[in-house]
Amino acid sequence: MRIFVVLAASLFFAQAAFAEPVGSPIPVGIAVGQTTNVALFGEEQVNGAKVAEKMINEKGGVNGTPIKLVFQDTGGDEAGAINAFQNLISRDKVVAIIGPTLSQQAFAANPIANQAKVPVVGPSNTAKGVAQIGEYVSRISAPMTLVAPNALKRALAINPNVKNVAVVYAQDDAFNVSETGIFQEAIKDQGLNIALIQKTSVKDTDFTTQVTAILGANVDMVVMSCLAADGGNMVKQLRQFGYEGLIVGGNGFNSPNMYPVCGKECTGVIVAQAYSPKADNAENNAFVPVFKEMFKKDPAQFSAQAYTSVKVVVEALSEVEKNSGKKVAEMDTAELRTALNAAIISSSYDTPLGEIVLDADGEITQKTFYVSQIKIADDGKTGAMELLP
Ligand code: LEU
Repeated sequence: MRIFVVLAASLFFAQAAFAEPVGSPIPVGIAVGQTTNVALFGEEQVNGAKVAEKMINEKGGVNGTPIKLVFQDTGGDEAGAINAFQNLISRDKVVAIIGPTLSQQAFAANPIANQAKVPVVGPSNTAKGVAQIGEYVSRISAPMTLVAPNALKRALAINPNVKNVAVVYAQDDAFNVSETGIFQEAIKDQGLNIALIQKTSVKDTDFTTQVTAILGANVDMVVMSCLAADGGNMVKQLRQFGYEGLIVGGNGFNSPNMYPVCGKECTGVIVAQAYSPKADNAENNAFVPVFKEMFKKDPAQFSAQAYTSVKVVVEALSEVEKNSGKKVAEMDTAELRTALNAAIISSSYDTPLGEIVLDADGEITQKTFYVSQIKIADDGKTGAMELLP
């Protein structure tokens, strides 16, 4: 009888433990740009990751063990990313790193994690070749290959008479250099003429030279590959100098944090997206209300992608426990990191982005993309990305 009571009690506590995680939390590194001009994106990424941590731990973490996100600011450059990665790897002993924000940073910092055999999940890196940096590198951010042509097609649906196009890109940023290549190819495939190409820097704030050249070329569309701060300022200056044609932006424009930078001049800008808060799938329907409750706004793409990255790591940790028959907490850090990487790649995941598949290279395949048009509210600071049909 006594044995029965003890058994029943321990079963009860085992159940309770599942709902309320116990044990030392599993450290997962988040290395994104929380300062500099990149903070416009980093803030969204931190928010998305925090929602994931809360939701996952409320559901029992990894089979009863909670996770703990360890944040390390990378700033906006390569040195900052390298430093953050080194701290997370050696000091904090994280099981995996989610980051960095920019591909430009990924090409510098990811080889360090790869060498140390620490899995890296890229939450927003869209340049060609990021997933291929090494065995331990994967990403959940789809490159622009599929997305860019979509954005152009929607732009042409708005104005079918477009013929001459100006292309702008930030020449000191790996992702923007990669993205403009894809845009330029898509422009030619649509039978349009690239009338001129203008180079900028992600550090620029004054675009008089480029805007003057564009106005002189009499184009009907400007296709821009920039980050949010520089891009937002350039859109503003293009409109203030009198450009009236279409503007198509790339992945760097996909942030509501750009709205206050360019104000009402952002209205009408067309942006390709890998996520919509309106997506109707079970994962997104669970994610959006919790995000809204925490941050009083809809999640942006970079928030949803950061959430997805944490979810991918946690599902893979569960997989490691299932395959090894061991609790993650009992595994040696190096053994765990290797097993975790193997579980992350070659798997599919249900996420707010829809179903995604990571191949053996860590490259993502995603099915659903969106194209939206920015609409700024009367306050000139807030706005929305309105889905184009
Ligand atoms: N997609 C960009 C990159 O790969 C980053 C994003 C936050 C604009 O660098």
